[in-house]
Amino acid sequence: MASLFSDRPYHKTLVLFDVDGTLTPARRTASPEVIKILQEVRKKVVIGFVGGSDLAKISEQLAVDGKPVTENFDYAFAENGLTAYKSGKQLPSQSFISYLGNGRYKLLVNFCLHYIADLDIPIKRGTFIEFRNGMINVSPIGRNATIQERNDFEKFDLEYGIRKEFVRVLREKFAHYDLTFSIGGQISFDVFPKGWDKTYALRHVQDEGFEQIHFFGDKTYEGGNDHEIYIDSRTIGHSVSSPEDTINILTELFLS
Ligand code: M1P
Repeated sequence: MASLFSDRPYHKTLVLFDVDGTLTPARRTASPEVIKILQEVRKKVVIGFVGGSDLAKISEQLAVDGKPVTENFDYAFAENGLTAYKSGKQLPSQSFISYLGNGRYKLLVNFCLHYIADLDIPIKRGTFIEFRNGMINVSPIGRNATIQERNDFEKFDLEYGIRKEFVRVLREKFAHYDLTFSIGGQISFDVFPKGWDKTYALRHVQDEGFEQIHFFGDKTYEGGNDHEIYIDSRTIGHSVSSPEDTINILTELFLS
């Protein structure tokens, strides 16, 4: 199947990227330098992204000249690969709600909303739970927070461990649901079935004949949302500190 990309010198090499902190600053758009290097690298290898966010948000961050993001990458994996595209065409996938069922889902959501209502934090905004195809995203401050409010919450959370404690309580209370609670960004955490972390995306490429799969991510430490795919034996992991770091490693590996 990799022959689809046989115009490229290393068509059996797939390079996957996390989005926030790896290709872009958190929740911001990619710089022209990052876009340019991706276009250069794509001439040599097959490229894809694996983001925790939903496709609409990743599109805002990575779209170029109004073209759909699913066309700028050979593989597009949003929500850890629960929304997946290859060469612009959507691939079949599963959903969080069909895994959990409405009854169990309602108990989880009700508990989270009560917990957030009782939280004494400096400010609250709107959209405390975002329902996505492959996961829910829970935010104590709310997803409508501005960039400044996000940054302030992140600092506050670092000091007071609001999300850590929330996740600890949920892990205990909903142990029988077999879910992963993953703190990947600044103001929220993702909730999805065990195994539906970023390694889920590898299911879509495992029979595609790739000889090497590189993965670039910034939250590669234990507990970070890039950890599982970074340490997976099927990938060659690269831990980066910023989009600039990603550019440097890509240049060294594929362009020099
Ligand atoms: O990609 C990392 C995370 O980005 C966002 O997190 P936050 O809004 O907390 O910064 C979310 O889209 C989250 O789902 C995602 O894992």
